[in-house]
Amino acid sequence: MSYELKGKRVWVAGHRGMVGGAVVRRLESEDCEVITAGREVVDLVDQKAVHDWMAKAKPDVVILAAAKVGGIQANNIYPVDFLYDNLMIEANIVHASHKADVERLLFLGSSCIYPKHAPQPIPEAALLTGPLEPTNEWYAIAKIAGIKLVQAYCKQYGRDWISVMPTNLYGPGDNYDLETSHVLPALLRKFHEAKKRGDKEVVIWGSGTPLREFLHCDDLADAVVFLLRKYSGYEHVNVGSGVEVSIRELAETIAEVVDYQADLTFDTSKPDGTPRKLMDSSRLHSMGWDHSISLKDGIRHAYSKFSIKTDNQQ
Ligand code: GFB
Repeated sequence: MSYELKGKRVWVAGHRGMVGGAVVRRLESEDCEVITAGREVVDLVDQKAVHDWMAKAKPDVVILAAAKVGGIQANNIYPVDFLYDNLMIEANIVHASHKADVERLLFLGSSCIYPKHAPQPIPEAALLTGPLEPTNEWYAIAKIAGIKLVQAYCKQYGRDWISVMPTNLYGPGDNYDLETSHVLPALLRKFHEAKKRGDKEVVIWGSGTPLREFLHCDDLADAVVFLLRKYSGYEHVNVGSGVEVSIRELAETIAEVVDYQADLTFDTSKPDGTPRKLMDSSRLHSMGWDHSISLKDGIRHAYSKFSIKTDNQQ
């Protein structure tokens, strides 16, 4: 199967986010027309607004990178935002894409869709085989619903749409708010600010023992274009680096990149979340794709682009 992007109108929903921005950058080297629409143009939670906008824009391809995202604490504190907003965004865009007869749609989820104690590395078949991690079950259920929604349109209407499940992502344009961000950007900022202030310690949430797999957003964007072109299948596809580190090791690596040594203080009043979520990406590798940015090089690149976007810059 090979779908050509040449001459196509490609809507990157969520273009201002880290993932959407990486996909827009990656599409610059493709001979296609990239369409974007900020929330001031169309509110993706509003069904009528999305249908009206889509009827006019009529893209050939939709990359669904728009979502309410956040780290472990944000997921734990704002379950409505993570469940309701993400359900509305995906339902509105997927149904409007059907009405606009969109040829290819790629839905982006997350590795948190898998059971808390799934076998490691986690194969795609592990989906719905056990209880979820409580801190992010809201986001996970929304993303599982998105996978099922895409499958429903493939089954009932013969759509050739796909779902992609990336591991924990990082990179330029990430959210660096210390309360709502993911661990990698949070620790980059914490070490950066500790260095500026000369702090003797950096506080790490949890025990430092959980393991996490990380992938640079530019690698994900390349996998998105690869799969848009090559993959036509009912089941979702894992996109990981296959490399996992403990939170403590991550902090030590970030200290090296920022070039600042501080004492690590572990705040065990904060949740560890799921102990591991290393994905099995062998299905993607068997199609001929693998990541190219190592974790240390990726952290160096992210730090070189480090800037703290305030909410109104989103
Ligand atoms: O990246 P993170 O917030 O989310 O946390 P998850 C990963 C691990 O890093 C947890 C620890 O064990 C945190 O306790 N950690 C240590 C920190 N220091 C910090 C810190 O300063 N900030 C943060 N945020 N964590 C998310 C899901 O789970 O994974 C999302 O909640 C999404 O929905 C995302 O699926 C990919 O990796 O635990």
